[in-house]
Amino acid sequence: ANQPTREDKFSFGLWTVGWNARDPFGEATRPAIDPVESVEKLAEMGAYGVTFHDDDLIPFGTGDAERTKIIERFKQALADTGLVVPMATTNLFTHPVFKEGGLTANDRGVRRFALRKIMRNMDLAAELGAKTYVLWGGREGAEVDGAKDLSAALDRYREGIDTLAQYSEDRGYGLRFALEPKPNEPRGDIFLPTIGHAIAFITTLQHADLVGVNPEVGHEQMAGLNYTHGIAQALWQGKLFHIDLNGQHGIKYDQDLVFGHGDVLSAFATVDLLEHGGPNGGPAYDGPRHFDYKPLRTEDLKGVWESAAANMRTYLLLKERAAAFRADPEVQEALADAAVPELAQPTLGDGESYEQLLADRSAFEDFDADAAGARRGGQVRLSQLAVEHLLGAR
Ligand code: 3MF
Ligand code: MG
Ligand code: MG
Ligand code: MG
Repeated sequence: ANQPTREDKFSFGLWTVGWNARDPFGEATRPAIDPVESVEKLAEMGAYGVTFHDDDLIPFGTGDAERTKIIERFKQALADTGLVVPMATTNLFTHPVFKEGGLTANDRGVRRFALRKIMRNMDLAAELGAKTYVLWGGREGAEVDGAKDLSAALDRYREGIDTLAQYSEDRGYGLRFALEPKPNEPRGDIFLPTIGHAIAFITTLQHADLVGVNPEVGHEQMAGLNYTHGIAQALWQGKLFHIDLNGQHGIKYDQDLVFGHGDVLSAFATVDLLEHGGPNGGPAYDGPRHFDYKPLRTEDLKGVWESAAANMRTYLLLKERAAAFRADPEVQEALADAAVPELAQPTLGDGESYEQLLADRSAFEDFDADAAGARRGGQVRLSQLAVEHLLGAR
C-alpha cells in the first residue's frame, strides 16, 4: 500500500539525488549521477516527475550543438520512462557572476544576463511541458546593509518578474511562477525571506495572478516559523503553486533532510493539511509532491536511492496516519470538545450588521467572560491523539 505510484505525484529535482555531496568544508564523497540515470531510476521507483535547474542538465557554458544533444537525450529518457517535467528553474547562484545577486545585482549587466539565462530556460521548460517556473533568489540579498539600496532592489526584483511573466504570456507558454522564500544561506540575508514577505511582494506585481510561492519546509523552519501555517495561508490566498518537501531540525543551516526526518509532528500536520485540508476533508493541494532534499554526505550511491525512496515512503506513511487520525471517532469527539468546528461559523449572524451586534446585550453586557475564560480547552488530548496515530499506537 505504501508503494509509490504516478498518482501520488512525487517529483524530485535533478540536483537532489544528483548532489555529489561537496559542501563548504569538504570534497565530493560520491560521483555525480548522469541525469538520464536519475530519470530512469526515479521512474522505476514510482516517481512521476523530475525537475531541474538549467545547469543541472546542461553544464554552464555548454556550446549550442552540445546543448541540443543533451536536451534530445534527456527528452528521449522522458519519453522512454513516461516521467514528466512539472517544474523547472534557473541556477542564479553557482557561477561567480551571481556573487552579488542575479535579478537584484547592483551591476546592471549581471541583471540583464540573469534575465536572459532565465528566459532561455523558460523556453526549454515550455518545450518540455512544465507548468510551473520556480524562482529561488538565493543570491538576492546582502551581508552589508549599506551595500544595497533595498528599495531599488525590490524595484528591480519586481521589474525582473514582471518582464518574465510578460515573456511567458507573449510566447504563449502559460507558465505560473513560484517564488521560493528562504531567510538566509547562501547570502547573510536573502530578500523575500518568508512566505509572508513573498505573498505581500506579489501583490505589487503586474501579473500578480501568475505568481505564487514554492515554500520549502526547511526554509520556513530556519526562520523559526510554522511551515504548515505558512502553506495554509498560501493556500487560503490561492498562492500555493508548488512545494519543496524536506526535513529540518530547527534554526540552523539548511539541512535538506529527508521529508519527515526533522520535525516529524510538523510533517504529519503538513500532510494532514495537504491531504485533508480541502473541501469536505479532501485534498487542499493537487500539485506535485516535490522533494528538495540532499542525501546525507555519508551515503554512497545505494544510500542515495534509499533516501529518495525514504521521502516517498514517509509521505505515504504520514498520509495513511493522517487518514487514520481523521477517521478516528475519538479524534472527531476531541475536535468537537476543543470547539474546532465552531471556528467555521461566521462571527456575525447571516445578514447581521454591526448595529445589531451593538444591540445584542448577550454579546457584551450580559456576556459571562469569566465562564468563557474557564471553558475547557481539550487541546492536549487532541495533541496526544495525533502523537498516538503518528506512532502507530492507534
Ligand atoms: C536552496 C533551494 C534551491 C531551490 C531551487 C529550486 C537548490 O535552498 O531550496 O535548491 O529549491 O533553486 O528553484
Ligand atoms: Mg533549500
Ligand atoms: Mg533546504
Ligand atoms: Mg528548495
